[in-house]
Amino acid sequence: MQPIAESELIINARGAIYHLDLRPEELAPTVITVGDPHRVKEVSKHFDRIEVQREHREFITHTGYIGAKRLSVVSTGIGPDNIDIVFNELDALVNIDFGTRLIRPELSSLQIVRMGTSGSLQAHIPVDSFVASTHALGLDNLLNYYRLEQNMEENALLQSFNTHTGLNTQVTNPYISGAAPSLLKHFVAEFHQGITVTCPGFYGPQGRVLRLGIRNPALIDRLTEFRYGNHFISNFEMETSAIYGLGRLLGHQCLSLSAIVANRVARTFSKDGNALVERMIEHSLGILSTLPG
Ligand code: R1P
Ligand code: URA
Repeated sequence: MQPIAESELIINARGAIYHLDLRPEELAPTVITVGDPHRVKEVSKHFDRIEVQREHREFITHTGYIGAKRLSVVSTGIGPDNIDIVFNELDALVNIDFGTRLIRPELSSLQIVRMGTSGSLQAHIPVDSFVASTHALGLDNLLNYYRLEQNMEENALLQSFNTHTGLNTQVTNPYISGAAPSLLKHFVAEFHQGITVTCPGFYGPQGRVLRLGIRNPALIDRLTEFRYGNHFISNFEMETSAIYGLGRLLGHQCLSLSAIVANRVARTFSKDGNALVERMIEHSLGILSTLPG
């Protein structure tokens, strides 16, 4: 095996990975990702103690403990392109030896949980509720740059989705991946479950019209009414397909949790999104801190 070149695996003078500015020992085996850098302290204020605080660009990391459980919380910023950076760098921190620049013979699997905001696509999932994503369906294209293999059921679901929405002939090549069952099973009470659709934008790609016309005005209706067996689309956001797709390829256990701030069917928005996110963080940390890993 050849060492990975300096241009591909970029390590700074502190011995830390390029964008996250983290050294391997500064990352915990359980990682919470949040889009908003200001949300990092809203998570770490629940830690019993914080031992590492790093910041570079939009990537803020706090690592600490709740009881005996070591956790890191990392801000990703918005969108799948940022997830490409964060996930490749998180994986490098645990699975590449920075000294030799070689992939470790024994690979480690991180537990990674997104805590983000989202828009509901169903009338029965109101603002101020929570969603745990069983699957993520990507309209963003990131995983089309990797070799994500779809299984037979995934291919059948995608075919049905493409026939129903026509998005594959208009804008993208949709892909799908699932949550880690070992994490999802703990987020049933208090959480709606469904397929999350991940978009490469907040406005046009999520069917929002301000001043610009959009190519697919029926997008919301098509997504809301889509059914495949018992599966339906619960919500829209901007990271989960990249998290589930890269997590699957890299061998990490991933789950995406969303606080519903908008309902696109009822056309409503939460009156207090911060309090809602705070409730989701507190509740989810209570569950996570009891899990092994
Ligand atoms: C858009 O407002 C952002 O909010 C959602 C979307 O995925 C996107 O990142 O998540 P966060 O609240 O975690 O940023
Ligand atoms: N985040 C999104 O991406 N969409 C919404 O509607 C709300 C939050």
